[in-house]
Amino acid sequence: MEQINKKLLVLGSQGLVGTAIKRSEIINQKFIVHYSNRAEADLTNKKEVESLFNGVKPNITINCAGKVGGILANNTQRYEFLTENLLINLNLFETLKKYENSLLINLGSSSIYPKNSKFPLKESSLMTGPLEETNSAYSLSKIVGIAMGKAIESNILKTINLIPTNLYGPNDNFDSQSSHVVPGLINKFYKAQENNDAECIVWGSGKPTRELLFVDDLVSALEVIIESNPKEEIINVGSGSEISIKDLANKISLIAGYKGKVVFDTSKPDGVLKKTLDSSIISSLNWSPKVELDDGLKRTYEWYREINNKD
Ligand code: GFB
Repeated sequence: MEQINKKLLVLGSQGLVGTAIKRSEIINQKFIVHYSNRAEADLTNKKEVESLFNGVKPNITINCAGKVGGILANNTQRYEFLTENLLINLNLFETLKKYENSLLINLGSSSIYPKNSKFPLKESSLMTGPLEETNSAYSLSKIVGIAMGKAIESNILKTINLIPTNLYGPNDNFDSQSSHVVPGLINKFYKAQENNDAECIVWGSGKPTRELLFVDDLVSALEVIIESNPKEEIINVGSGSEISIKDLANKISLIAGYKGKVVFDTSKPDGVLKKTLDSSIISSLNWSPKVELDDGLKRTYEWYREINNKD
């Protein structure tokens, strides 16, 4: 990557993806990077968004901010997931369309694709059918964000929507109720092992599969996209391999050294049974994931164990 000396703004700098971007030597050496979090600018507040952009004047914005969460939070806080993300989109695009020649890389979610699409999920399947119910409110807010980007002329703002598969890694939300499956299970098995619990509860039937990607591999996809500036507006990023929730739970149980019984709570939703992405566009740009699932899970577990031991 040549010396660019452009200004790059990262929104959502304290989350899973934002903190992983801080680890990227390529991005931090080649750009003047401004990391912004909620304490600096509340993105649901238009004035705060405008003043952030007026101060930083970024050439490139990476938006990893937003209200995100696992299957239960998506299903039970539907209004909050929909409106908070819509408000962020609106404030962001209203502000960005005042600048010329800017690039926005907007992080999306694989839940934007219809539940009955063919696998692997292609970018072109967007808006071809009904969404999965548990996260349709959140997904709609993400789809509106894509539509807003498309509606602005590209000489003013070019938007690339990066659609990651289920991400995991350090600095994620590990709360047992609101988190995604990997941090949720890491937290549960860690505590079950510490407390010598006879049972550890895993939500759903264990049958759904998920394609998991270690967050640093998403950052390397971001590096490739910034470098190659592709013409595509929507780009999937997946690891190419999937695992059932049952096998995932067993792996995490093993890493935690848990000796009790793994019990499935079928009163909790399964969500979609599968959601593997077609990642041929990003692969054609010479990107491939580097972190194997076993290694990524161990690194994430170790990170979580260390922060718990600090308390
Ligand atoms: O990761 P997750 O919450 O979200 O759940 P989705 C994936 C699967 O893991 C579901 C099961 O079948 C859950 O029932 N699961 C088992 C658990 N134990 C647990 C647990 O302790 N915690 C959690 N969270 N799940 C989300 C969407 O869908 O994926 C979001 O709701 C977003 O909108 C995100 O798109 C990437 O993969 O089902």
